[in-house]
Amino acid sequence: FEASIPAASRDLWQQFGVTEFQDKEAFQKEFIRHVETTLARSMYNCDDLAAYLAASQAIRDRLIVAWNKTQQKHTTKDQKRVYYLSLEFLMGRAMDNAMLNAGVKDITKTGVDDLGFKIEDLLEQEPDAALGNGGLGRLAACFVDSIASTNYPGWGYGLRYQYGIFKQRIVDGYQVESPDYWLAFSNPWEIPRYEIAIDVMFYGYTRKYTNDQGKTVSIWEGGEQVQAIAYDVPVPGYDTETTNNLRLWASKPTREFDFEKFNSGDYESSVRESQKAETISAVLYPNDNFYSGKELRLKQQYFWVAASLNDIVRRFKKTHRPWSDFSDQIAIQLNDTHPTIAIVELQRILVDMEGLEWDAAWEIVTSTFGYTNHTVLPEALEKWPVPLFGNLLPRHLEIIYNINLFFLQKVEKMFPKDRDMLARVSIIEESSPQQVRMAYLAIIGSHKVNGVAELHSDLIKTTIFKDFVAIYGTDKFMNVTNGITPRRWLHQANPKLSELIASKVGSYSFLKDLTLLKKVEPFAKDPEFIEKWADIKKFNKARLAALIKKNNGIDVSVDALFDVQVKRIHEYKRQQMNIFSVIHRYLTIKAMSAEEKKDVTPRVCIFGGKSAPGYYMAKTIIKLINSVSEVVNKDADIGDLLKVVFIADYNVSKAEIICPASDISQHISTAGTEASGTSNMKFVLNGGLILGTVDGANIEITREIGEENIFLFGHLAESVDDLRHQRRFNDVPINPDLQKVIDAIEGGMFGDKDIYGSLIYSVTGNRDYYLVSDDFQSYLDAQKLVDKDFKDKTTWVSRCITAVANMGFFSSDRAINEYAESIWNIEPVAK
Ligand code: HBZ
Repeated sequence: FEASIPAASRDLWQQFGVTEFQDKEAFQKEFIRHVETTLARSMYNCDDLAAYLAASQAIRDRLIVAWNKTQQKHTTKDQKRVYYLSLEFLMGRAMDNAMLNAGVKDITKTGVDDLGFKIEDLLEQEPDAALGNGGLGRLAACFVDSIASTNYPGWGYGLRYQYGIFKQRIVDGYQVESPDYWLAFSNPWEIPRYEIAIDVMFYGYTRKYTNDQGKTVSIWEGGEQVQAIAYDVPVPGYDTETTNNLRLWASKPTREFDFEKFNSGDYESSVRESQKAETISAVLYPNDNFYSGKELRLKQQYFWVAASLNDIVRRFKKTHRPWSDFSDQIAIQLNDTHPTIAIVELQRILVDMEGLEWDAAWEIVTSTFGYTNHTVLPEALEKWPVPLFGNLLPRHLEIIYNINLFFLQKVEKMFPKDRDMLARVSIIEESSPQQVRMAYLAIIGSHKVNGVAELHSDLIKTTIFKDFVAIYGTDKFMNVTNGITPRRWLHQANPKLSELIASKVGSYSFLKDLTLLKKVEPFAKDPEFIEKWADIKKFNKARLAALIKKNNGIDVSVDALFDVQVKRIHEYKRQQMNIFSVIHRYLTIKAMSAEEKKDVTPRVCIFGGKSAPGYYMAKTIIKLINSVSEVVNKDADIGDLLKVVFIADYNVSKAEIICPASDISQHISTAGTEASGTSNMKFVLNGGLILGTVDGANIEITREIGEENIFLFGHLAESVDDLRHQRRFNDVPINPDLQKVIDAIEGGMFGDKDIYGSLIYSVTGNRDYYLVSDDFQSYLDAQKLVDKDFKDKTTWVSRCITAVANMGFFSSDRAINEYAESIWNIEPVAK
């Protein structure tokens, strides 16, 4: 380093070097210093927000010390690293996690307590870092936590959106969106690195010329430039000094913006132009599992990928290794197809900028990348119109054509008789306009492709990527079942349960090795343990009941069965089937005599989740849930037997309260549509049972916890095509119980029936694409069984304990170890 401290002064540096606070008093000193200097406040002017900011500054300083040590160590050891490229990191709040992972929770808690604050109130001040839509973004957040906790050298790369996922309010039963300006009070958890500024280019043209060696080469020129500024978020591992980095890029105008206009006196428009640069990283696209081909989205993707690769390559070049070492030093994981352009960008850097031969470069590229697929839904697969793509990234399009040409030549040799094959697997879809199929490019440019649960990984091999299995063989395709971090999703969300488990395991070691949960299995039959377990569930239900009271004004009884479905609203996730069954329950109870009612298991049906702003059907489902809630909750015939609640603005922080409070959670996607699901894991880990379909990770959860501890129903994935075909071409009657529900809606029981016309048609027309009618009977039967089984409290709790004891497999630490060993080929850094 050119700018390092002279050798003679280093002793001095060491003497005054920053250290981490070790006790309460040292924390308090830091806290007060931050209130008075960083915030320029005083003891007469320090509210909860200021106290939160000061406490997080103190903790952040601590993380930075550990971050520096880790980065220095990783640089010295110079082992292979992984870079996890994800357009979404749904981190939630940082403070509680930072305290836990750094092991300073008690110090901080008592420290702020002495000063007259409650730690819980301070934690509440922090806005969620909601830089993601749902499962995919939250998975990335769990993964960076696990990479640090298992001491792997790995960084996340993402975008620093100024607006996270929108805030949801419910007005007159409808979803209303408002912007999530989460940076309003500054963000103590990021370190701006204004010196790390990378120029990124768009548009322009390519020019061919003959170089010194007489070779024709193509270069990319002209165009528009913006700058990427790095913001680093320290990611502390649990119970280890390892603190990794999550580098998020923000877009800024380049320093030399449009001087010509500036000088010609058109000052305003020149400033306006330069401001446009900042919109690139301004807002997260709010679609989950849906592709919409907006140019700004492609700009975001390339901006983030170009900055990240430039950074990665720059770091590699500092080691002066030959290019052939690249993939021995670097693994890059593509979280879905969003960063697929990285494959092309690396090829461009190696060939156009570094002068490597095409084949040598391509070998490096393919051995560097791995691609994770998260969906088989056709409407979610990214395809960019060729004209749009070629206009924004002209050189990249040329490179894609070359990649495709070499690939198709190989395929043609392998399958000389199958003429259709070439059209089927071509990266360019021959539609009008032509489209770039990003998933195909991701497969061709990676050495491993994985799905996120067993069924899903099998399905991609037999459906959407079938031809590629024929071309590459099965070894390229594998499964890594998702996982969740037990730090946030057990210990932070459910401290009491974690403590009870620790009392039997002997320590909190299960937070590092979740398979140790197995040690509580024998206590599933211990009456004393069962009682303590049940008390904790009740406590957690009371906490959720308080939230419901506060947000919805609805009183719910903690003795009722809490039935929860929280996730993004999507037809394939079938919240419509859930609310139809709630209506069925309502109609059934209403028709009962007083005597019959005595047998009813009281239930609170809890919904939550956001709809993409432009997804009409999902918005209609939200409206129906709220309308049913209105009618049912005030019906005196029903009382506490049934309550319906829609919790607005479901997010990570609310999930931390909701997951520990369920008796039953629903994961009821049409078989074959939910790649994995991860909230299913969160709910079971917190001592709730699942009502679910034979889909995604539900299948592996069943295998681990035992089929007697889960309520499965519905048709299997293998029958789905047939059933759809039947409905489309034959006259299949609709399920009679479902018909009663529809009659009630159409009779106006839940307000203006016209609102629900298209929703009803989607299950009664000759389509019912998601098989709501076909699965309805078996769904109702499973619900009945739930009602019956919940009456036997002791057996119920015992089943929950057994389930938790067998959830060890679903730690994201396990998932990360699998990626590390079978895809990234990286080792943990030794102490
Ligand atoms: O990824 C989810 C899957 O639906 C879920 O089954 C799985 O458990 C989870 C983690 O593997 N997929 C998403 O959450 N996808 C998105 O949010 C998404 C966002 C933007 C897109 C496409 C998908 O353009």
